[in-house]
Amino acid sequence: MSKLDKSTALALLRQMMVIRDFEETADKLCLRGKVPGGMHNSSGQEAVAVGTLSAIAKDDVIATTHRSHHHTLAKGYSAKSVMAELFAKSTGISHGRGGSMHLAEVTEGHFGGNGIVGAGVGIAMGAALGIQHIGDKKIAVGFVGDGGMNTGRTWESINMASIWKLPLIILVDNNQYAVETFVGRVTGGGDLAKRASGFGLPAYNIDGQDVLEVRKYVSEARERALAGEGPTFINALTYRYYGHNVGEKGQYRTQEEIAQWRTTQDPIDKFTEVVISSGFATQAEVEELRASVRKEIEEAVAFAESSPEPEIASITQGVDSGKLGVQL
Ligand SMILES: Cc1ncc(C[n+]2csc(CCOP(=O)(O)OP(=O)(O)O)c2C)c(N)n1
Ligand SMILES: [Mg+2]
Repeated sequence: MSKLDKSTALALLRQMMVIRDFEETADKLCLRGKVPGGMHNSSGQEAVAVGTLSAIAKDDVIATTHRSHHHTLAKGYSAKSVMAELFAKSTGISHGRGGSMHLAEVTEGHFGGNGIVGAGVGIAMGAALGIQHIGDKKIAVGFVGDGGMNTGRTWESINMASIWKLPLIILVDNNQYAVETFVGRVTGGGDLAKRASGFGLPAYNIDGQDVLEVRKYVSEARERALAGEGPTFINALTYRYYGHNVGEKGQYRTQEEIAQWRTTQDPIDKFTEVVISSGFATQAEVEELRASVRKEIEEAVAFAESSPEPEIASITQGVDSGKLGVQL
């Protein structure tokens, strides 16, 4: 990966700010009843999403989890289209038929969020098999949480990807909790990368609060996948700032623990320091960037509010199978 330049650095920083502002805004709107079905806030996990999506190509495939706003925004979807989907409006990425947990656009390589814990890796593995079969020069990324690391299908999929040398990256968005269960309490062997390496693929535990570290590991994994060298397992350690879902009180961790991560490991603060110390922006310019993000999110909310609900008839329309090249 080439040396970090100013425009890339500012784009990475801005994208993380967009995700943070989006999530904190959507969280409040959800509590006011604007998001049917609720949502899972990804604040704190921005570097995992932005580091990964900035290192892959636009037409690479992703399959993700119930917590997928950050992955979707980092893939390049506008705050407007994601907010509108949360509001179940026709202008949303899934035309108002998916909602927070089912942000998807299969024809553009977004194979969706998912309510089934651990499903994303299997779906991405299937996509990677298809890519290998067709001979496309692209890859698939399957996101999974630390909780999803203890589901059988995740490991079945990793095994298949390994034996068939599929162009797959397994990306653990390890926020350390599965609802109220701390990862350290339920990880036999204690080390996810060590567990994965037993399946015969390169496996790494990395700092998920460092956007450049995530970007570097994903970029190298992508190169290996494109060279026919098969899958890579990346366990990115991160932290979620809010409850498992909006409104969850959370008696299972201390305020001190949350404050410690927020004040010393915040991915946006950490990267802001890099941006400023590299001379890419002044503090004042960073604040201007934040203000431009605020405006973008306010516009997204107004867009979502004023968008129409889907037409009743659209319930039977589904995806355009012609565009997929298959008969559904
Ligand atoms: C197969 C399955 N089992 C259980 C659940 C209930 N459930 C929803 S989210 C969740 C925790 C997931 O934790 P993790 O994979 O770490 O993802 P995170 O919420 O931290 O992003 C559970 C157990 C589910 N949706 N699907
Ligand atoms: Mg988790």
